[in-house]
Amino acid sequence: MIDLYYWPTPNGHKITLFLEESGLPYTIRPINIGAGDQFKPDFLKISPNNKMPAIVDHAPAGGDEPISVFESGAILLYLAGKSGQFLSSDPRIRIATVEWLFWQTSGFGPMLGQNHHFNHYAPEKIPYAIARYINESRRLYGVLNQRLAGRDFLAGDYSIADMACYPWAALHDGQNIVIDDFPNVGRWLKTIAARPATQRAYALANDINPESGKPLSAEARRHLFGQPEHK
Ligand SMILES: N[C@@H](CCC(=O)N[C@@H](CS)C(=O)NCC(=O)O)C(=O)O
Repeated sequence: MIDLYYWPTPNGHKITLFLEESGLPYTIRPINIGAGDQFKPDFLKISPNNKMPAIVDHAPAGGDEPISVFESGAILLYLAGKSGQFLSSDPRIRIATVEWLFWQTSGFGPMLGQNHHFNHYAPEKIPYAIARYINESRRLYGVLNQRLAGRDFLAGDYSIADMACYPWAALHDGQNIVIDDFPNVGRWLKTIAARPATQRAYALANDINPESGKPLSAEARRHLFGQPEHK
């Protein structure tokens, strides 16, 4: 059994997308990042960067001690390895999948995260920062759009690379991205949204956080944007 430390955000959705597709049994352990659960000592032992998602696999291959994994990209690779699903064994497709997974975790996710921050959460509207991250977001959507030209998915069949990118691109409206400017991305989003596992994964969001999608409370802002350094 896998424990998934989760809150319904784009990085959290990546892992429920995988788990719902794969059929691996799992239990959600909610980490309410707006209430500060990510700073609890027991969670920090699993995820020292105070961020979810994280997992603990209580039945790893070969038995023995449970394995914990933090960072969504590492979790997707771990789960693909454990289940033998969503990461091709063909060497060309496999490395392309890993390339696009790393592209998401090092660029697409962080840049869109800054886009959200300066557009929606920053207490002052800073035109330079807003323009900087919208421009960079548009550049990245252009890269994704080109990659998806003539392809159903990022690398071969539906894979962990698509699962990593989808939850961020699904929020394009809030990133000031007009999806019609990126038609291959729009088509790919619709294909993934129609998958029954995607619908199950997203249905969990409201069960776990009925406030999902609503403006952040003052308490949540304090926890998320006023963090002291770790001692
Ligand atoms: N690079 C990390 C990013 C995870 C991340 O940013 N998680 C956010 C929610 S989407 C979080 O837990 N934030 C809590 C905090 O910053 O204290 C990953 O891909 O797993």
